[in-house]
Amino acid sequence: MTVATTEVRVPDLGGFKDVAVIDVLVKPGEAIALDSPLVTLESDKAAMDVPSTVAGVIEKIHVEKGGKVSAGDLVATVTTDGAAASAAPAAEPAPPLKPSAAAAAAPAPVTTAVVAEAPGAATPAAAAVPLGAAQPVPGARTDLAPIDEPGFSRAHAGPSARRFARELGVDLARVSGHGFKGRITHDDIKAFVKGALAGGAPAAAATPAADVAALPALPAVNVAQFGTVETQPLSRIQRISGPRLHASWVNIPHVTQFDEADITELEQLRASLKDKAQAAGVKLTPLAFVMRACVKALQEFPRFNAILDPSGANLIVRRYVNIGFAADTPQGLIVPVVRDADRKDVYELARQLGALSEKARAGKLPPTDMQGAGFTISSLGGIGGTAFTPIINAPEVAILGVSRSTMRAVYHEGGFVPRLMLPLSLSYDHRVIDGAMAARFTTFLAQTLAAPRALIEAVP
Ligand code: CAO
Repeated sequence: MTVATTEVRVPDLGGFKDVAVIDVLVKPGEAIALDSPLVTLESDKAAMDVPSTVAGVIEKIHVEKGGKVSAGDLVATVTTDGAAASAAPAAEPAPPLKPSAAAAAAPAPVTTAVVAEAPGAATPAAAAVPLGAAQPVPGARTDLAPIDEPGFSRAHAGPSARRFARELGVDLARVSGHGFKGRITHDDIKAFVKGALAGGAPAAAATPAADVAALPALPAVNVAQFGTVETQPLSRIQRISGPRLHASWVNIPHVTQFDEADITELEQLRASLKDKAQAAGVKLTPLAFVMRACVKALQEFPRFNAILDPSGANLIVRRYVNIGFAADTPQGLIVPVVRDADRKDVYELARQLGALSEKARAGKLPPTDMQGAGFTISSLGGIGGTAFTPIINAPEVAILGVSRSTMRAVYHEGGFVPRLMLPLSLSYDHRVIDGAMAARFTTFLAQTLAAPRALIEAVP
């Protein structure tokens, strides 16, 4: 047997650089299989494992816990037999990252950083409870001092604790660490916040922000006093997406515009094309047509593909069209992104929808496939319902909810006729989009879906 050494390097990280190594999962001398996770990285958006590109024995680990890596950095050298080495030569780049169970999935944060969890970290939900529970008075003030950035950077704390502190607006420079060698832990931050709520922390300067009342606290109720209960932990994705959804909900003034599209012809057209598409390996679902119609609507109303800049004074309008879609997976809600959707015809959109949802459900969607959306579609049409109010996937400014189509009696040219009607629910950021524009957008969308021939044309 010939023996060779193969290098495993950090794959494409979707543009992230200097990503923290939060865990090293293997040791020199350890036998590993192809795809065995070697180290866990944690960026602002996700925790992810770097898998081995070969089977073999770990010769040397070239990174350490607490270090930083970027795409292309050497992670490990692995001794393989000759066959394995030739299957994956040293220079071959690793495949895209496989997100770990902590992979961030759902909408990006609005103004707050998200707590990407490290093992043992307090959950965002758990962290949120003490904030309210410690202060039973509705309208409680947090009165945390503004963050002193140089002091914050110097504080002895890991990436997860730093993000947790940012999430809560805690200045780490003021927190005493009780972890290993005085390191600041999540518990230290929680204790600091509790102290602040009880009036023990230094009060903030009298800035307008500090004068804003906190959200009224929800009373904690011990439901076990009324009967038998069972505690079921949220999935990691739910724990990550929860605060993001909450941040979007409380920061963005949402309005939802309802409408419906007559998709009778669209369904006939889809039925006539379905088998041919199936033979080519494409499942032509209504969502692909809705996405194609959304591309046209975004081209007609580019404001729906914009982002409000942090000053709130400008709109930054994207000249590209990337569309996210909510996918229901066993791990929770994930939003894969179809990039350059304006350059894809309905078949290619359908193909991408199928491939991305399959990867999402298998937990194999790399971070790059969850980034860069300018608009999102959340379709519950395959499940049911008549309408809903989707939460905007911040920093986007609108999201389209699609519910189940039903055959209805519609009054048309002097009589009632059966028509297949598709409910649309468009939630939009009222700071950016006014009601008239939202109504024009959904009207355009409904008209586009009602005349489906144009949706199957080749994309110019
Ligand atoms: N009305 C009626 N039927 C519909 C429909 C609609 N609006 N949309 C889809 N269907 C049908 C499809 O045609 C398909 O039927 P057939 O198998 O007979 O052809 C069936 O419902 C299932 O479709 P699907 O779910 O496989 O495919 P899709 O392209 O419609 O959706 C995806 C893909 C990933 C969006 C979907 O599977 C999913 O995960 N939906 C849930 C999204 C979600 O959780 N949103 C809420 C997020 S919180 O805001």
